[in-house]
Amino acid sequence: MSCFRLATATALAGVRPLPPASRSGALRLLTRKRNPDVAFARRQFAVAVENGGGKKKPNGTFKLAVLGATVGAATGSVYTMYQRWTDGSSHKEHEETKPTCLGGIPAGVRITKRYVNPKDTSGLDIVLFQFQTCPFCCKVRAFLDFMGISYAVVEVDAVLRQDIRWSSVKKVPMVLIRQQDGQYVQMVDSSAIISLIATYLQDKRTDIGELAQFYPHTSFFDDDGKKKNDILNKYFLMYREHTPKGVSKETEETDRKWRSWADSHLVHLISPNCYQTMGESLETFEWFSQAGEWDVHFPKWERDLMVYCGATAMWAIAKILKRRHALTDDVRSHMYDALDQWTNELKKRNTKFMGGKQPSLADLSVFGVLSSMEGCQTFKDCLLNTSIGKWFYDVKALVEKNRGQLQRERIENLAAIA
Ligand SMILES: N[C@@H](CCC(=O)N[C@@H](CS)C(=O)NCC(=O)O)C(=O)O
Repeated sequence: MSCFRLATATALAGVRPLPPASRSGALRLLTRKRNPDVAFARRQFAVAVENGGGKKKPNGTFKLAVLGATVGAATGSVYTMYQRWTDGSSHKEHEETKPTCLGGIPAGVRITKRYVNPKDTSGLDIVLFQFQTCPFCCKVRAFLDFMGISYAVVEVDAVLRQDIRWSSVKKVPMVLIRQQDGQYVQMVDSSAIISLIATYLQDKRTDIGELAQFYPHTSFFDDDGKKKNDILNKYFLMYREHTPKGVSKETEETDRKWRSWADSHLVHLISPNCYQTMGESLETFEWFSQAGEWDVHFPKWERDLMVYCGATAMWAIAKILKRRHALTDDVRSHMYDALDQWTNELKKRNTKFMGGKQPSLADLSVFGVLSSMEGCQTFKDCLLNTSIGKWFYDVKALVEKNRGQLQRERIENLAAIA
């Protein structure tokens, strides 16, 4: 394992370059991150609270409610401060935790469907836990499909999340991948999942479980004292002694730059756009229900819960996200600008894809993120107002061409029982 090295050490968002001495084998640590966005959102919130205060004369019930709320808020704040203080003092900055290993697929996990590709020579046995239209999950699927890999899917209920109850990390996408010893390694974070599998595909001599050790969890405190979690090396592929032919330092850096851009910029424009109004939010969730076949995989009450609670919650959250990412009311224009940035770069390079003649991990990541809103009004507007369509449908055609055959596991099981 020690003969692996990081592809190239370049500073990217959230990633610090390796000191020269540690380029071989050693893994890097994340730096403490500044998060001016959080501070900005907090300031905005504070201003909103200040401006909203008491225009009417308070009556008795109102006074009691204010007193109750104040006592509640004060107790909550003291408790939170206490927790932070105890957590902060026990936390080792840059502490690393290796990926979790499980003896098997946890009992009760319900496989929803599989993509089976007879041409898949990877030998990988992958279970993907996902929300069908989560941009990070779409990214992982775009990659797996383009690579022609077979995998099983567990469609997680976005509200109740029963199928990931066993996991300490409650986010999707996450994958369980079978190691040579029959155990399953759990990998979280879309970019880390893609880097891990891409590393394995370019050299299958090392067990996937061993490769996963290069992507440990780490935690650190941002400048607001807030604990953050991340995965080390998530934009890096691990090579043995030699970088593969056709991969230059420049291609690696370009790939990392745009993969990171997809995660740190593009993805943050989706929610403020797709949940901009309650109407658009409901429309988006109806499309999610259709794309994720929620009416097939979940009972009606659960589907309706996801659609109506989800649409309402995301409509409210979108406003916070809009402020956090300092977007103006014309949220569409930010999306158009981002897509122009991508297509202008393609034009400058004069290549079909960012990867040249074939999509790179950056192409697949940006495509994946955008495909998550393909059925939404935002995407339709993007097709009309930017030139993203040609590139998007070129990538889509290749992803669909290489994708395995869909087998609807849960439905077929139900049919067999009937
Ligand atoms: N950085 C992660 C982000 C994953 C993420 O935020 N997933 C969302 C769904 S789109 C989620 O699971 N949210 C649930 C939560 O935060 O509790 C990745 O790239 O996979």
